[in-house]
Amino acid sequence: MNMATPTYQANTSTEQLRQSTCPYCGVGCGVDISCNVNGRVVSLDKICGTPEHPANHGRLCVKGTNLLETNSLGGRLLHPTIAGEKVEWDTATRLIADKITQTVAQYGADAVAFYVSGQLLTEDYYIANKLMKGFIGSANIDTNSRLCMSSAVAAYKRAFGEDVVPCQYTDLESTELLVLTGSNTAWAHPVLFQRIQRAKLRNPNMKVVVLDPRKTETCTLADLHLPLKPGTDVAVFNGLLNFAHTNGSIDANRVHTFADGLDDAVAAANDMDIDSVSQYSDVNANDLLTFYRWFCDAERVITFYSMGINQSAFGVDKANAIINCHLALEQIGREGAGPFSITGQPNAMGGREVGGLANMLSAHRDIENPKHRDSVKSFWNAPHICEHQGLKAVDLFDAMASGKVKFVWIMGTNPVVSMPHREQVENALRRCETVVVSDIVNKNDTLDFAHIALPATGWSEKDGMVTNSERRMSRQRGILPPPKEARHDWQIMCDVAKKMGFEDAFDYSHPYQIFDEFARLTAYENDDEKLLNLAALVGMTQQEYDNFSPVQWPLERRSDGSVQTIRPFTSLTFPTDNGKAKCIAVTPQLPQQVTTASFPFVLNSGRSRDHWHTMTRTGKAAKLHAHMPHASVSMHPMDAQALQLSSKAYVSLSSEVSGETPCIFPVSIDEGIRRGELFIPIHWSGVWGSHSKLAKLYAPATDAISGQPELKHAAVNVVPTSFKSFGQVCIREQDAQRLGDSWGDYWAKTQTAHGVSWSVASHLDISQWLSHLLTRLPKDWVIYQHKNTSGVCLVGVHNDTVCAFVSLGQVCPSQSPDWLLPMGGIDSLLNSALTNDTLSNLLHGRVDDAFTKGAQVCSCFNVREKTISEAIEAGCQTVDELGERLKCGTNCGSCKPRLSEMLNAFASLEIPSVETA
Ligand SMILES: Nc1nc2c(c(=O)[nH]1)N[C@H]1C(S)=C(S)[C@@H](COP(=O)(O)OP(=O)(O)OC[C@H]3O[C@@H](n4cnc5c(=O)[nH]c(N)nc54)[C@H](O)[C@@H]3O)O[C@H]1N2
Ligand SMILES: Nc1nc2c(c(=O)[nH]1)N[C@H]1C(S)=C(S)[C@@H](COP(=O)(O)OP(=O)(O)OC[C@H]3O[C@@H](n4cnc5c(=O)[nH]c(N)nc54)[C@H](O)[C@@H]3O)O[C@H]1N2
Ligand code: SF4
Ligand SMILES: [Mo]
Repeated sequence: MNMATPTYQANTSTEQLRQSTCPYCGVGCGVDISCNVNGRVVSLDKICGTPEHPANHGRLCVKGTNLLETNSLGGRLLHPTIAGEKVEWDTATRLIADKITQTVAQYGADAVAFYVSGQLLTEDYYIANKLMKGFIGSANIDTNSRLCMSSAVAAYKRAFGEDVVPCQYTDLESTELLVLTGSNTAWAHPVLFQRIQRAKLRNPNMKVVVLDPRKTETCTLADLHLPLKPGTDVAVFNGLLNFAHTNGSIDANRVHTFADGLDDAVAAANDMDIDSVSQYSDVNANDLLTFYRWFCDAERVITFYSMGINQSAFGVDKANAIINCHLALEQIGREGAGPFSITGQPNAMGGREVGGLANMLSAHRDIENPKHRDSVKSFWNAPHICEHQGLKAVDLFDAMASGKVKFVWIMGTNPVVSMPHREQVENALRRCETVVVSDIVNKNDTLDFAHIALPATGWSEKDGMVTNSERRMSRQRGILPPPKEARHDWQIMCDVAKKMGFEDAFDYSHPYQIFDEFARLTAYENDDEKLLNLAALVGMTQQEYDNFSPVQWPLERRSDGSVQTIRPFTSLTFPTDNGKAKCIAVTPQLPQQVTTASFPFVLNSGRSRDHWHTMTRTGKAAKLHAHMPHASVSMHPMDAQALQLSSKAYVSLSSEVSGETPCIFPVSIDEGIRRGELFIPIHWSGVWGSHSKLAKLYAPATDAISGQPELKHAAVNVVPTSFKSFGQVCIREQDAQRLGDSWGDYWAKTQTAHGVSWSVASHLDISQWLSHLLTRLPKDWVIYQHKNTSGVCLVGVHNDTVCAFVSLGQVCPSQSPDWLLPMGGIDSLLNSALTNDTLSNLLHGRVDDAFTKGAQVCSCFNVREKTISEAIEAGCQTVDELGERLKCGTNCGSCKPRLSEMLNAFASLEIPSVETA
């Protein structure tokens, strides 16, 4: 070849479509990803909803829409480490295998524990359970689903004999009455919310009732909102049962043919007349009556419930109180009717199938049942099988703290942030001899305690099955190769198992083999006992598995060979000993974390619209921070007034278990909160704020049956917190990490596109604080300062480029970087070339909310409150008109409930006419 001749390579890049599933919520939306494929290099280009996926029919919410923004390698864990030092995989897995073997030999199998996640794929989850329950020989494997679904599971098992969700998404579209209880669907399951919205437009007779102590955005769709006192759902549903009984709406003879226990359940509810319920639950009696009449008169009713029901010290009773009403009024086993528990995590349901919880075996088999134990043991050809239930999450961490559990492997969950009683969880991990953490990020609050950290593959790299809220199995597909040393969770566990001597039982080369084994187990000695029977899926080749189209179980293979999904319970026979469902007699109980004179407020907690859990993924997308830049504590205006708090004032929260350091949040005044109650979003962890460790406030109170913690009801005290000075620190991305977070006694961090912004406060006065801050900025930066009447502004410059901006003042300023918007926004200022104008603007700009266009409403097109208000005042009357004018709501639609809320507020404002003389 003539070396002088340049070689030209044709552009071989082609566009390809790959299909996968969104890794966030239990709706389980299909995603279409356009990829650029250039030889062996694949890059993800665009994402949209899969038009033909039955879960979403092409729709995605704001989190799904921004998935690709969260997929960069920044912040990823890319190498195994032991005590913080990089090691080879072989060293790490050898050490883990040895530790498990030694621990079992010295202390017994129950000294070993796994704590896993509803975000693992079915194959990962199956392997974790097989290894633990059949080969290590203990059931000490629990999962974050304990904090999420375990009460719903226990209630279904009590009522139906098996954990079978009796409904599907199309039911939401064909029901007449939809009761949403303990669910903020608009934010937590937005694509389902949009389906409900459409259904209501198509059928104006459809009614929606929301039961939630808070007035959430879900209420924008409600014909009736019952702002019940927290924890009183059993009383409300017992009241319904009693009403139905006394009004002759129950045909007891018919119910007796398919359900036991009706009379006892009715008797247990007989003291709950409307007035008693009204008094107990603090809901207006007429509204209760309307709700009860609608329920009894409707042809088809769905009750849709999630964490406001499950996360309670009597969550199982709450769910059974709901199921009782559906059984008594025969609202089950047909289209548009049933008690529909919605799963939170993408594969919470898959975890339930493979027996992810400490009190169950794989494939819906029971640990207590010797026949089931033998059957699973023989199928696995396992040396052991767990003989008794394992420890549930809260007890598991207690056992670590007391030294009984010596080894824990945490996988795909961040328990230091998500479990109640953070002090105890931290103690437990400090005390535990070996803590292994498999994660995709290199920093979170749990990894701080890891002796061994293992890099797992993430969403775009993983291959496997997930099951959504309506029992639909879909494929998540690995599109990108594992980065650096990252490995699939199932592979890591199989490596360890092999090193423990279980080569044959853990010898897989592809997840399709694991799925096949699981499908065979569901069919093995099933004898039509369990509805979870995947016999029809046994024997898929790798190619069939790779091309798998979403399928819902229960499945039936027809005589012509085709596979058909059947609706559960249409014949009103149930997988119990006598084929009948069970009504359960339940009575209302008080929450375990009761308020006292010292801790007078009820603390509720839950989701915000644009973030996912502990933000290890959504935290990377600047766009997802704009809707809510920091956590705050929502409080009723009269409570705020009584404490002399204005919006944005800081408060300290403490509880009986919170330890010495308080939680500190700014106040957000909210008329939709009941008096005496507070709400804090769950997402902001120790990584995101100095005092935002919400889990410290929750006591480890749990449901006696399910072990699910009472995460919606802490008893706390609130006191105003005074700081001497306040401020904002904004630093460009490349410097932010190395300069650390501790810019003040209090800090809360937000990610922007090109930098990081901290809302800060200090007990020092401004000049002391400033001299301290100056010592922390790099010596080679040129610092410009300007003093104004309220404080000081400072600009850090390097090579004529703006690197940092600091503003300190005596009064509490804006807590978000939004105030920089009129100057172009933080991202156009950081990293920009320094001009006289920029410098002067920054130095003279004041931190003042009046500059901003208000809170961001539409994340897709960055449309803010004031712009929307102006458009409404200028004549826009519908969400569609706002969309036409401003584009807001026209992409993912997650902000549509907020838009209609704003339109409704404006429309309902009646201005009295002024009499003129
Ligand atoms: N944006 C977003 N979406 C998510 C997630 C996320 O992190 N972010 N996480 C996913 C997961 S894992 C889950 S589990 C789901 C959770 O989905 P949801 O359960 O809908 O969400 P939460 O906000 O936790 O709680 C729902 C509501 O319960 C109310 N509530 C509190 N106490 C009571 C009570 O005693 N009775 C009644 N009736 N209501 C009460 C709260 O005020 C709250 O509005 O969301 C999933 N979707
Ligand atoms: N106060 C209060 N507490 C709550 C709740 C509440 O409403 N109020 N809700 C509870 C509920 S319902 C839930 S579901 C939990 C959720 O709480 P967690 O499960 O603790 O939260 P996540 O942030 O989802 O943690 C998942 C972790 O797994 C990592 N990860 C992501 N993908 C993978 C992977 O493929 N493999 C591995 N090995 N790791 C991966 C992520 O980086 C992250 O660190 O929080 C619970 N805690
Ligand atoms: S509703 Fe949103 S978060 Fe949930 S699966 Fe669909 S796109 Fe993902
Ligand atoms: Mo959850």
